[in-house]
Amino acid sequence: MRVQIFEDFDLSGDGPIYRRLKARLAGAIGSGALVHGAALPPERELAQIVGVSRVTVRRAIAELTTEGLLQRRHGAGTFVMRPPARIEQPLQRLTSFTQDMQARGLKPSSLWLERGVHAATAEEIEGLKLGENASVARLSRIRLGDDLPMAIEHSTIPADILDRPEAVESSLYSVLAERGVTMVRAEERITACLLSAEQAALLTVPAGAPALHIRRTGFDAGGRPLEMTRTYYRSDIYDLVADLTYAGDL
Ligand code: 16G
Repeated sequence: MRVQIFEDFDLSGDGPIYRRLKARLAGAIGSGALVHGAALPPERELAQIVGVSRVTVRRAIAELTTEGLLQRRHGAGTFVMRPPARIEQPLQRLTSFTQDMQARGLKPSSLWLERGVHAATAEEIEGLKLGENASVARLSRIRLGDDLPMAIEHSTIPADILDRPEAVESSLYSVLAERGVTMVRAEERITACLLSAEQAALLTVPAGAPALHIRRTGFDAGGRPLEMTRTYYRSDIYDLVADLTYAGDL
């Protein structure tokens, strides 16, 4: 990172110095002078460059981290998190997260939270039309585009369709397709929600931030449910876009 950016910070003005430093850092992130993924200099170094105390730097960084503009990675340092331009997600096409990211030129990846086979709950039995003692594969992951967390996703798939969830490394739909399983239709229910502190931390947004919650049930050609997935999309990034046709009855 070019140190010059920080040397040029003008910290004159009113109010506490940490707030002025915070505003300059936020401004540099907003203008693109500090790009997404860039590492800030270590606290001590940054304090020296801008001519303030380490306590001041720490406080400015802590607030920007809470607000989601910076991210602290244990042992690695502090990184700039700059949301990309908003993502428009069409509602009429049955696509996977991997396809959605690739179509936008973003690199899809996942951070795994859970991957295993479990006894199905009553809700899973009902939603996936399973027998009483059925097992299901559960996949929980943070979905990222160009290393920026976009969504948290919890998927349940009948275990007779996916017996080894570890087989899913990147795309669930690719693994299903390799097994000759094709999803041809899906139902979605979209609701608004507020993220818990834990969910917000995973998505690097402030606790209590709003999100779009989508529940998808996907079916094969015979109408058998293949997946039940809950996805929490960051609403500061995602727009869900529908294409409507005049019904001719106005
Ligand atoms: C999307 C789907 C989700 C599906 C996942 C598969 C929505 C709301 N959800 O996130 O149901 O499980 O894609 O993605 O679109 P993958 O093949 O990249 O794992």
